[in-house]
Amino acid sequence: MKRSLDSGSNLKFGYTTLMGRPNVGKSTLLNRLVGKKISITSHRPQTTRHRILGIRTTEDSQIVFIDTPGLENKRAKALHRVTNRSAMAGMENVDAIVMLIDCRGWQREDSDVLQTLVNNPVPVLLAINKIDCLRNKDALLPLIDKARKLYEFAEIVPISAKNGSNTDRLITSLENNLMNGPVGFPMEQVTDRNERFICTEFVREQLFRQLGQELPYATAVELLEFDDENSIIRIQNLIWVDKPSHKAIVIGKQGRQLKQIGTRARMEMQRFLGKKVHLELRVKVRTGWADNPAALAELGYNEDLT
Ligand SMILES: Nc1nc2c(ncn2[C@@H]2O[C@H](COP(=O)(O)OP(=O)(O)O)[C@@H](O)[C@H]2O)c(=O)[nH]1
Ligand SMILES: [Mg+2]
Repeated sequence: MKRSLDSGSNLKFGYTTLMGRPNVGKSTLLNRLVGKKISITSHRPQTTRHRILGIRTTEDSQIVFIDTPGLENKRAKALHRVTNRSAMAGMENVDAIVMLIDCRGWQREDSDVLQTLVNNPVPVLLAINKIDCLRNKDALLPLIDKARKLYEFAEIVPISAKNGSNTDRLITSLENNLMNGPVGFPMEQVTDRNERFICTEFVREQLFRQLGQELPYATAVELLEFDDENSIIRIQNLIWVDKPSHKAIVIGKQGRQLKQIGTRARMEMQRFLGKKVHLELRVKVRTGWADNPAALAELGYNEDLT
């Protein structure tokens, strides 16, 4: 039976922030929990640049997860100031926090994250992620022990965001820390971001997955066209790069690199939209865009500041 919004007060409802150093699997967990890929992921730190909500609604609860860019203090560029503020904003007015760590060990950056949570009044659950990488689960015991000594976590749950194991236990633990509704969003809504935003992110995801070294950090993606009037959705994106030499790399020999970025991004878009997509990508040079607040605002980075 499909519940309507007004019976929502029987459900648990609340906001939860996903916290953790870059690369621990916050966005992967978000996608797993909402059951749809809405937040881009890669093996590189700082893939997530915008705050995004993932909404999970079941018979028992509606939980809104906030995926944040990781806190970054090494680089002082305007872009990083913006993403940092976005990460901090994710901690205000939430009902619970899920902090993620990697099961292969506690790191100094995990302590930095923990530092930002000290004296915070809401319950913090610790998710020890990537347990699919462990051959011997006994290896978790010393880590759990250490975590218990460092902070009074409301719960410690080993999980794999990648294959979903034990994520139901994480949800149950969260529900135990939430109050009854009313819920805040329609039952079928999975995110606060629109299709245009998410499709543009799929292009950025491929830049992070396919380009080497520092290059992805010096790129930005703008949406030029999103035409869904017909059975095939026409999408046109512009990739901004910092230097002419970067443009050559993004395009690649005989355009091969750009073609592969486009093919993979288009596949993700089609999966997300459930429709055929015609994607066109262009590359343009704009020197110093990541240092320029006006350019950042044009590329949508101002939204996260409110
Ligand atoms: N083996 C394994 N890899 C994972 C798991 N969760 C995330 N990853 C990988 O870790 C990398 C970083 O994940 P991402 O979600 O982008 O991390 P974020 O920076 O915290 O958002 C990606 O390559 C993911 O595929 C997991 O449970 N197991
Ligand atoms: Mg992320």
